[in-house]
Amino acid sequence: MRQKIKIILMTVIGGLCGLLIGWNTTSPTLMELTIKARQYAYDPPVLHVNYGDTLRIKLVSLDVTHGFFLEGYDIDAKVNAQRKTFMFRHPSEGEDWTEVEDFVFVANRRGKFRYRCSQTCGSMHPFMQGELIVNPNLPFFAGIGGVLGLLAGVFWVFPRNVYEHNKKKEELSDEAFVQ
Ligand SMILES: [Cu+2]
Repeated sequence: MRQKIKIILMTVIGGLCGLLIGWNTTSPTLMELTIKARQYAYDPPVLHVNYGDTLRIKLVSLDVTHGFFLEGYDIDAKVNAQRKTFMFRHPSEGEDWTEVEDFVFVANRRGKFRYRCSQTCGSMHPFMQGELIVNPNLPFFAGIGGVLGLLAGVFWVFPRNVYEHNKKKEELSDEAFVQ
């Protein structure tokens, strides 16, 4: 019974260590994608990425001029209909736009960040928004941590059993010797 508890304990500790590592680990993945804007939605409406991913984003509009303001990342863009290039800026750096074919940023903040249209594009414009979700790499590292913890637990429990077993055998043979 105590052996089981030890193994479970080590598995849980390993899993928690994995969670801690996953929380702070960046993934070096490069994601390239095109975000299509139209009245009054974005495709994709929700973007799931891992903490540390690099994103290369192209923005296109299928109808009228739209914007793409990403909360928390100092990113704003505007795109005219049916164009290969669009205008990009960091709002904190002023009003100047740069014409680009795409923009690149690293998802270096965890959490949910709304993106919304920053160019008045029609009656439902205020409702035109999507969501960037930056997940820490938890499941992967928690899994690895759990497996390592399980192994540690098994080694913690069993070498001792072998040792105790050998000790008993020695004691028995000593007794035999005395007699
Ligand atoms: Cu719009």
